[in-house]
Amino acid sequence: MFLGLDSSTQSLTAVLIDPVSGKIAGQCSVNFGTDLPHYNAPSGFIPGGAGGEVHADPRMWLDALDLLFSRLGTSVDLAKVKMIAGSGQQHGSVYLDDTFASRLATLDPQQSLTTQLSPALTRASSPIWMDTSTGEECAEITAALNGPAEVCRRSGSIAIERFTGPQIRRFFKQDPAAYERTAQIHLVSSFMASVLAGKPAAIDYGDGAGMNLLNLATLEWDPDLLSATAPGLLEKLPSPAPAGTVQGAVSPYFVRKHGLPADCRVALFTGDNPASLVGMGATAPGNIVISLGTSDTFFAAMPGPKTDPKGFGHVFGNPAGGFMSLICFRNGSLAREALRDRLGLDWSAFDRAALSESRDFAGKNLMLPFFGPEITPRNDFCGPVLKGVSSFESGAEPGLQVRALLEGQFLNMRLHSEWMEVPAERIRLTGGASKNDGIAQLVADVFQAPVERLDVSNSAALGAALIAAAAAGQDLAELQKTFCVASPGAALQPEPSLGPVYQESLALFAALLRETCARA
Ligand code: XUL
Repeated sequence: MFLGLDSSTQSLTAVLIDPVSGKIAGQCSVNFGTDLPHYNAPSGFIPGGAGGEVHADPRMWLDALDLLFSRLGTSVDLAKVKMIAGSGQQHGSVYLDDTFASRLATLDPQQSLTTQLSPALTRASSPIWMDTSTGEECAEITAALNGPAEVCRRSGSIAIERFTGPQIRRFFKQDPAAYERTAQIHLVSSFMASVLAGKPAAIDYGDGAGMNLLNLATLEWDPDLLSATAPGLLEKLPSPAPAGTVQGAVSPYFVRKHGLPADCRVALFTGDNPASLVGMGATAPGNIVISLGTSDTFFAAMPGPKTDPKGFGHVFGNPAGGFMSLICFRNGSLAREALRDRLGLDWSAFDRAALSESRDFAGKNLMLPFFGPEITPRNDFCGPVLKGVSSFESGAEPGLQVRALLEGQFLNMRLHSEWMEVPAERIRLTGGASKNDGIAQLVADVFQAPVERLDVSNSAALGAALIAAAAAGQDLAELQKTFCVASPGAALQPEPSLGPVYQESLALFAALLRETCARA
């Protein structure tokens, strides 16, 4: 059996797969807020950070690992696990001194991971992906490379506040002595893999590309980005390596304490989005994943490391080889909920309004779907704007507004993913709002591609389990055929007559965006 772990913002989840039966053999989760309440992080991060700072306590992740294995061991036979892989929330970083490696090598099962490893931390808390405190550092790195285009060309993204390089630079500036004492800087993914393998692990290309430090052409740390970030950084970074590289045997700590077999091995961990690409069965170009969550994300496999000339999209390594794009839209459910509340609807009324009650309005109105600051395109606040046969002011009917919002969200996605030049042959939709048929049909219509929904509840942990099985020699594409199957009856076809309608809307939407929002 093969185990996948996903260390996400709010929880640590395990999915165990049995490729022989083709079934998920076990699942288990530790919620940081409810299971480890003494860390006072109800949503997985330390509340109340100043100046955009969002940090989490890495000791909480270690406690979660011990707790997860204790729980998992009560429902599954851990002695059958042959390989473990995992994923971590992207961009988060952990800072450790030169005792980390020896502490990992001599872990005592009588004591907790936290007791033994926390003395090695040189930074008490870890900045995570929600952190926006590094605007100044992004500007400095960008200036050192002569502009955003060069940072993007090399690393796959312009310098972004949440990315690890700018976060490392901020730490170096704020506490140079602690930075000096730091011997190793890990991502959440490589930190967790190190603990499991009992020795420092490499950083995979998928997660490593979320640092503004990896050169996508050479797949090595980029010397100019390193020196623009902080002195002596190369010595502190684990080396980059392909996803699924086997790190070695599991640490004896987990064998003695949690009953894993001594011949169980640990493969490199990756980022949660690259792992989700695997778990959604979308590692081949042509498959697009749209995840409708608090923020919406759009990700897809790409044959080469093409970058977004406007700098909104990111390029990461695809665990199956090659590259993937990731584009985040902050106004996802945030905007859908804001409009739903404004109109006083519940979700089923919102769903009907999206589809059956508003068909006649298709493409007749345009909405800039920004109910708060947006990152794609970047603007502090320029909407929402409704233009067309009716307006907010003239009391546009609910169906019209709901359809215009969703059309705006998906046109914005279509517009800002055109740079990839990968036609959407099939869209795999996930996240809370994907269950809503009206919303899902609109995705199919705006993109003019069939939409499928899978029975996967944690696509990152499942993806990690599939990566583990592939690292042990199983065929990833075959595994995906077994485990990443579209729910029968939940597929939706696009309405062909709406193809030309939304083609025209796309141009009108782009023009409205240019007129209304600066920097769009
Ligand atoms: C991606 C990003 C988030 C985190 C969430 O760039 O910041 O999707 O990976 O865990």
